[in-house]
Amino acid sequence: MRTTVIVPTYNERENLPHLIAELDKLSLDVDVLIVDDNSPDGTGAVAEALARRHEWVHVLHRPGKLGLGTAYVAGFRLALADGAERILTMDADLSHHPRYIPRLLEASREYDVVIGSRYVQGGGTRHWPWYRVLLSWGANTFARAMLGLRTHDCTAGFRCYRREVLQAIEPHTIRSNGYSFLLEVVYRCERQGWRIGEVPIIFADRRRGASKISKQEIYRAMCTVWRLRLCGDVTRQ
Ligand SMILES: Nc1nc2c(ncn2[C@@H]2O[C@H](COP(=O)(O)OP(=O)(O)O)[C@@H](O)[C@H]2O)c(=O)[nH]1
Ligand SMILES: [Mg+2]
Repeated sequence: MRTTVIVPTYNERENLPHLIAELDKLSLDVDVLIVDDNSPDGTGAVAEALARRHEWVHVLHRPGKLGLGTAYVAGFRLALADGAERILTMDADLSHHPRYIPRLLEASREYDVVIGSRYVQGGGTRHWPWYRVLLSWGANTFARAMLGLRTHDCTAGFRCYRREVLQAIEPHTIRSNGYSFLLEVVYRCERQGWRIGEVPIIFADRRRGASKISKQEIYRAMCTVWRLRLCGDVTRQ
């Protein structure tokens, strides 16, 4: 089955070669699509060098930092056009370890969307400062309660979608970015009745580089929860 792994990058030149090396070691039958937003640290050139070395690595360059949500959308479009039947998303910083990919793919036989989840039995976070753990856990608990979601980790970026799901939810019509985008995708999937499975993962904090997602993002995600609660899915055209 044709599978594409989308890896959005912004200033990940130190992490990207490690990620690709780990993927290579696993010799998974997947294509990798790096979506780089013209990272000032030269991640784009590093990605190009990796693509020259491995024929399964591809790069999409965007002109500037356009945000995580639209990076996913651009990646989805290319992957779907390329005929991918499974589309995975993961961070470049090894917080989402590639060793979990086989489990996500296995679960995707049964589920339409599979989430590498910190908040199901066996999952968790390592080396995250207490305030990030609290914010993330709080945001997820709040979203679940307010929107009646069944998914435990609504803001996780480690996912596997079946092609039909991405065609049906029309992610390009989601306006929010960052964690809000991820949350809204879960909301749409649940509303449309797609089966969502969660596979436990241990999320390790990045060892190199800095997080690009500001704490502000969490508060923005809370606003998204309120908007969805009060107005429903009005962004859909
Ligand atoms: N292309 C692109 N990638 C981004 C952008 N913002 C974050 N990323 C990437 O998205 C992933 C998640 O971001 P990260 O900073 O690790 O967030 P955190 O894990 O929540 O701290 C990483 O691979 C980032 O390089 C963006 O605006 N554009
Ligand atoms: Mg990260």
